[in-house]
Parts: sequence; C-alpha cells; structure tokens
Amino acid sequence: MKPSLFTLPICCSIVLSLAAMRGAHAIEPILIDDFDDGDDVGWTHVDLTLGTPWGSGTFDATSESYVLQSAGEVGVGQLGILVSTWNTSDEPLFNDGYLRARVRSDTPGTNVKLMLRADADAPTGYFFGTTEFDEFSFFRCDPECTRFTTLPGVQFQRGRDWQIEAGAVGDQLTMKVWADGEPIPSAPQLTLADSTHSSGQFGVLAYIGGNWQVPAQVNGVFDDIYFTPAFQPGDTNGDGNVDINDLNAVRNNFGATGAADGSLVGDTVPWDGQLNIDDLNAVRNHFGAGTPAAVPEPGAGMMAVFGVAAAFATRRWRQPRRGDRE
Ligand SMILES: [Ca+2]
Ligand SMILES: [Ca+2]
Ligand SMILES: [Ca+2]
Repeated sequence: MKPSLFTLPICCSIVLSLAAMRGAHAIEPILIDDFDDGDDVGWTHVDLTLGTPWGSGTFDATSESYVLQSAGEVGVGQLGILVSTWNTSDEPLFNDGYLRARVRSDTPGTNVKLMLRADADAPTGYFFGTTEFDEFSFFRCDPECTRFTTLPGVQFQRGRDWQIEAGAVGDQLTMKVWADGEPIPSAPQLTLADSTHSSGQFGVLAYIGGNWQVPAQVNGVFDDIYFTPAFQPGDTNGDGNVDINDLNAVRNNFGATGAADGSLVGDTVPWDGQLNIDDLNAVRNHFGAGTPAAVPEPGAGMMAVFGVAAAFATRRWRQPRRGDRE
C-alpha cells in the first residue's frame, strides 16, 4: 500500500442509481468473527507501521473485540496504516455481498474502514468507513485512490460503537451506517455503480492519513463481523434454494457451455459459462440451503445421482484448475 495514496483529494461525485440489491429470498449472514475466542486466527496482518517510529502495530483480540493500534503517535503529515484481511475472503462466495461490522475509534484522526474486493498490498479495492474529519465516506483505489463521496447527514462520533454495512453486488456498491443500538436505516445512505473491481479480499483497516494535523495514535476497534452473500452458492435458478431442481439442472446439462452471465441453465455462482464439477460441488455442498422444494425420495437416489455425475466429472476434469477449492 503506497502511503501517499492516503492523502486524498475529494474528487468527484458520482451518479447514484438504486437497484434491486437482494433477491427475494433472504440468505443467512455468515459470522466471520466475533473475536469472543480472544484471538484473530484466520486473519492476515498488513502492518505498514513497521520500521516507523510509531510502529510496529498490534492486532489484538484479547478484549474479545479486534483492536488495531500503532505503538506510538503518528507524526503530522505522516502515515500509520494497519490492515487485516480475512484469509478465505478471496473465494468467489465473497465477491458479491454485504460485509457488516461494529466499529469504533477512540482516537481523533483515526480512520476505520471496511474493504471489499481488495488487494491490501497493491492497494486496490473499495473502502467504506470513517474519515479523519468524522464523516463517513467511500473511496476506491485502483491503485490510485479516489474519494467518491461523503455520506450526507451522518456524523461519526468517537468513543461510540457504530455499525457499517458495505455492499458490492455486481457493479452496485452500497453503504449503510448507523449508531449501534439505533434503528437500522431502511435503505443504504449511499448507492453507486462502479465496475472497476469484481473480486478480491475483504478486511478491516485502521489508519491515520496525511491530512491529519495532530500527532495521534492509530486506534480502531472492530467486532461482530458478518458477511451476507448476495447469491446462494449452489442455487442455479435464483430462487434462493438449493434443492432437487438445482441438482437436476446440473445433471441434465452437465458438460454444457454458454454465456458466463447466469443464463446457462445449471450454472452456479460464480457464473463461468461451464457446467462442470464446480457446479456439482456447489449444489452438493450447499444442498438444503434455503427452503428446498419437496423431494419425493431423497437419500439413496440422490446420492446415486451425485455419484454418477461425480464419476463423469472426474473423467472430464483430471487436472485441478485455478479457482478450485475445497
Ligand atoms: Ca466480540
Ligand atoms: Ca434453486
Ligand atoms: Ca459453472
């Protein structure tokens, strides 16, 4: 991450368009980490305070919240940046959806943000959170960083818990913020369209940027981090359920190819225009998600179908391919 990129001009506002963001069927949020076990196993640190007088940083979950903190005060015009990414967040499941966390900062000057579709080392991606001037804003790095917009009418208060929900579904980005314990806004305060980044990791970020004019220690606190996928893995027809209809769609069209836009019958998220073992595994691994259609005789018959298709798939796909995961 190039520190100079964090001194940002406010550059441009963007055309906002509201789109239907979620399907009709609710998908359960996935608890990523509530840190109640007192550790941050599963997270990777990117400590850009290393080698500075105000480093190294600490990534400490022993309080059962996740505290990102610099060792000392960041000097005026200097940078203190601490990032932590969730290790498996580059899986396709996490390309489209909503990342939510409770955030707090007790220290004036600290920015606390969530990032989506990000590469923390580049840096690239979408960043949603607070500014050093106690606003909420959204910006994009590719890798040059551009602040798109500041949320109107919402003032961040230090020493208080806030909730941020950052969304990226297709080219639709959203941001919803509210003080913890207050009613959740019915609609995001920010929606915009941007297609620069379609995949990457998610994570949390606390930093003091070059715009802050008082020496201060980086101090950001995160807790109760959830991700809600926009699309149900294994759902081939968009009804929110993974059931016999999805299995049949994969079975009946196995080996077919087509457009990588979800129009190929049986193709599962992430749509790749190929009906192969990935689709079968997606259905198998998520079978029963949602409210499945009634199945006359599941069990042995269904497992036989899986077995036949899996054997077929094994013959066709002997080589592991990029993107295959357990
Ligand atoms: Ca906790
Ligand atoms: Ca389905
Ligand atoms: Ca596929």
